[in-house]
Amino acid sequence: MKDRRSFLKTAALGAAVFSLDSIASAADAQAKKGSVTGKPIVVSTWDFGRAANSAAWEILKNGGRALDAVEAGVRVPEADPNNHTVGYSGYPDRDGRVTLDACIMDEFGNAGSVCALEHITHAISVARKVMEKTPHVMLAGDGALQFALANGFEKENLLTPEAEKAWKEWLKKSEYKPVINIENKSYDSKGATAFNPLMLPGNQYNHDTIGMVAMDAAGNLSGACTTSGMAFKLHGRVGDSPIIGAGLYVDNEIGAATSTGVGEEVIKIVGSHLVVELMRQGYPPEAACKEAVNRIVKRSPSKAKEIQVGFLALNKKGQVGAYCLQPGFSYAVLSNEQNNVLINGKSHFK
Ligand code: SD4
Repeated sequence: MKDRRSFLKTAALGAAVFSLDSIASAADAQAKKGSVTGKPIVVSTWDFGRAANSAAWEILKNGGRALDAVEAGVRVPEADPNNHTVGYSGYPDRDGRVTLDACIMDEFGNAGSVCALEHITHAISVARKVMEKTPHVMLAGDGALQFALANGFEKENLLTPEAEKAWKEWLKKSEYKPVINIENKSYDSKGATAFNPLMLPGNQYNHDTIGMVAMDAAGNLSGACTTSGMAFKLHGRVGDSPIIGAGLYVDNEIGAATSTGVGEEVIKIVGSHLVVELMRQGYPPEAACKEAVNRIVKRSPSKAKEIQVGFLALNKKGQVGAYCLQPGFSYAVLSNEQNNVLINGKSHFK
């Protein structure tokens, strides 16, 4: 009996070693296939990640700190009036109020966050101030606004005429009332509900977040995530983006990860923290993101078919990987070797 037990134990250990070995060789294979190595490097979610990366690069290429780079980077889509998914001109909630969620983490594991913040374009900079000037991690709603105003931010109207028009259109179709899971209905540009993966919540034409992670020339990691949240959400709804461990996680010894898509599903698996912990166990970034996506599918197989979630990760070696539920998730990579290329994330559903 004793022998059998010790055999099983040895076999289990052997299996664990074997699977870590295969993971390591997968990492090597990935590196050979052109995975990015080297620093500095910045990566971010979606097509608009390219403009954000360019701003971050201005800091990184001059030897600046990753924390400054990610803040400067995500401020670009936050201020862009043509981007209705982040910051100024974001689509409002059901009540017509633009409420922003953002968080930031530095190389020391410090974290700052704001959620349901109104009237301030640069939610990420308020989150950074929370991190640097308060003993807290997260400020919400009116308290976050009060703090921002006390720290020199100006009160603005974030609801642009275009975003207001889109909201009023939505109200007509939605017969304004709280509809559970309305975020899980897919609309095309004319409001039809025909199935189109690109229109799924969180996907290419219906997404709301920039997540950015970077490694500076000194090899330090930081990350930022900012969003106006799911369009036409219930007032007071907070997604994954401002939640440390869900929308973003940085561990300077291991790597950093961020997420986009339907935040409720990401929160339930503490997605970005999971990705970083998997990288700690030896998973390369893409495999770690894939495993996190698998958890979502396993937990909720039917819902997973109807929504988008994507993870993006960078490890301490400068390797990048991503994985998502549905086709249509893109991310941008900028380093000395990769010229702000836009890459389509591999997906669970084809
Ligand atoms: C949220 N994760 O508020 C954000 C939204 C998003 O693509 O990324 N949509 O749940």
